[in-house]
Amino acid sequence: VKKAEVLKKNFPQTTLSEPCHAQAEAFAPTNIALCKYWGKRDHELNLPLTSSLSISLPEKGAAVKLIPAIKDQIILNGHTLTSDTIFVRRLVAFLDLFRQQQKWSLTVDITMNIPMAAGLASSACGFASLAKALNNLLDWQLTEHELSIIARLGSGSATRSLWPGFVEWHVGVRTDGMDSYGEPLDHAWPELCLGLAIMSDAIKPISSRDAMRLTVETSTLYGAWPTQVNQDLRSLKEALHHHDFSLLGRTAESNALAMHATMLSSWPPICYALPDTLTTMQKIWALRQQGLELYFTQDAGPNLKLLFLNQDANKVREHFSGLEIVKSTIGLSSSLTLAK
Ligand code: 2P0
Repeated sequence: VKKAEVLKKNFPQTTLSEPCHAQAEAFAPTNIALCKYWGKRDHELNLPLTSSLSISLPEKGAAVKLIPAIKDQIILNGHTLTSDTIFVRRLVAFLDLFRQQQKWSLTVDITMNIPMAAGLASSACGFASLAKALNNLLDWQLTEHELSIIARLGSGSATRSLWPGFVEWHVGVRTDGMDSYGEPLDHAWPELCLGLAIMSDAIKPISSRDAMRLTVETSTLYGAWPTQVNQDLRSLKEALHHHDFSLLGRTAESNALAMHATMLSSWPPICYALPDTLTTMQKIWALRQQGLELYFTQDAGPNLKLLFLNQDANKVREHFSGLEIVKSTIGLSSSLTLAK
């Protein structure tokens, strides 16, 4: 109800439009938070309790093609999904927001080159690409800031997936969320690399949506989280400004560990780590003691994302066979074309 009201009041064109092209396409990158979003002040509008800051992976994400059809059909990586999956239900609920008055249906053909539901932000790039493609198909003519607000109605982390590079999601104070959107930070850091250490692509035991809620409601440590986030956001911005990789790495790692500590202190406890996750953390800590500038971050899954500089990429490769390395940041202006 609240979502429909926000749309009607602030983006009236989105509730009145019908497909006006034969098809539309869009790409959105997935993003990895260096300072995490964990906890909501509004569960329907996906309004966060704190700001967050992420980096988009230029070549990893979701490409979506929308084609008007007689009835809805959702295709993911070439396979038609049945309507009982949570992903399809959330996607159709999102489409329904825009066709309360007009009735139209779509074939939604999504191609993702990341493992689904393994803490690699598939919902972030999924809803961001869908918002962009709908904007094209229905001719809404909305800006990326506005599409960031609309993507948030599908999934919180999608707010940050409208841009390449570093993005801050502003917490906002308004109850309608009109000041809670992403903003690209104009910092390029081409030497920064991310390594995807995949332990498992199994479906997670608890969704991040449910885990977040349980943490806020039961964790004895959650009270300390907003203070940590504010400090970490300041440190990350300083690190970006001065290209201080040690500061960036230790802030991101400590932020992720603090988020997981709030989960461990929830009841029932939430633990996304697998034995391999802890072994890999210990290996990273040992390598760091030996002088290698290597850090990690972890999202709502067992996989770790390694952070290091290009000059150390060969050394990191030697220690982690099969590691997929993504050169994460390309300059803001050059990468804008990639995101189209
Ligand atoms: C993040 N995560 O900042 C954090 C860190 C996972 C761990 O945002 O309920 O799928 O759709 O708003 O965005 C994952 O949560 O949750 C997430 P909803 P979402 O990337």
